[in-house]
Amino acid sequence: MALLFKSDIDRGDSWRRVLLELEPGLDLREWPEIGDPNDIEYALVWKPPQGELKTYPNLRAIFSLGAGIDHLASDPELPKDVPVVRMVEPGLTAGMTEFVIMSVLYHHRFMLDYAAQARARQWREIDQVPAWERRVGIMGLGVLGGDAAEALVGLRFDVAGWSGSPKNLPGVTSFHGADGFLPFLNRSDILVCLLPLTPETTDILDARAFAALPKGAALISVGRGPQVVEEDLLAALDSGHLDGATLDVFREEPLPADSPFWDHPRVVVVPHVASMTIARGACEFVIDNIRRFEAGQPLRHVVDLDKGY
Ligand code: NDP
Ligand code: OXD
Repeated sequence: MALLFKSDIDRGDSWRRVLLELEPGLDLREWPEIGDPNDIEYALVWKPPQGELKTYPNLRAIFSLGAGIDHLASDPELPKDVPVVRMVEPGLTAGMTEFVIMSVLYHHRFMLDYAAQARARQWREIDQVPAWERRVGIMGLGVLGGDAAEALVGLRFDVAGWSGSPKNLPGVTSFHGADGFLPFLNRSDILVCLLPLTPETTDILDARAFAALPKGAALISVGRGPQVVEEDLLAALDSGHLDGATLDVFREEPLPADSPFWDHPRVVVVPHVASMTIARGACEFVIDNIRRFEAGQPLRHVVDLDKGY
């Protein structure tokens, strides 16, 4: 069996080494040098060209290199009968939790203000708020959101989450569905978006959602760019209703040079690096899954393409 590998940055060497260490007999084909398309049974890919995956007639499973599968679901020619598996690996989860904790603490401890004060050589103390009086809201309580929520509870924040179905995570207030959305926003001083991109979550953070947040709230956007209506976010920041934002994902990536977010005084911009798939954990996950599948067991973490995640 041959495994097609395609990533968007030069990860080839480290991934090849780990894949072959785990499965020495693996027939690894690195896109675009794929040889005979009939040989390809598995694909481990990030942003393949649209229509590409339908050209492998013997494809048995598609593995996403990342947690998000929107880069696959957006392909109108994605083979319908081939299971799509999202990435779940400990390095990706730990990296996201680190990023969320760092960003929550940054806003919680007024670092945007202190950075501005330092530029102005101003020595001024801002009253500290205890973590248990800071309400953090996490949109998406799946693998990543659930782990981040647990870590924030450990730091004594007042944590709530919003998801499709109700959750029972220790110390986390659960809101769900359309009815839970506004009450959840109403109590989120720091809002973290960790939703997958689907038709339902596209544009979900718009003027109405920002207006429902308490005055002075902050946004940490680490799901996908099209979830945020960027003009509405700018308006909410410029009016002072929102105090600040940390933005890792954008509607257009790389963020265009003329984007007002780059030099907005209340915005931290990072280039879609909140978390990255780590080769070893990812390759172990993929090889283990293929072995299970070949042994007749179900694949782990197959997505529901009708739901889009
Ligand atoms: P999961 O599938 O484990 O979790 C998704 C969560 O979102 C679930 O709790 C689900 O609810 C909830 N959800 C989905 N749709 C809706 C909706 N319409 N309304 C309410 N809740 C909804 O995904 P992961 O946690 O593994 O990953 C989440 C996303 O994070 C990825 O899809 C990707 O876009 C992003 N990501 C970003 C990275 C970065 O570097 N910026 C890195 C990695 C991932 P329920 O539990 O009820 O199904
Ligand atoms: C992912 C990402 O989905 O890095 O894993 O965005």
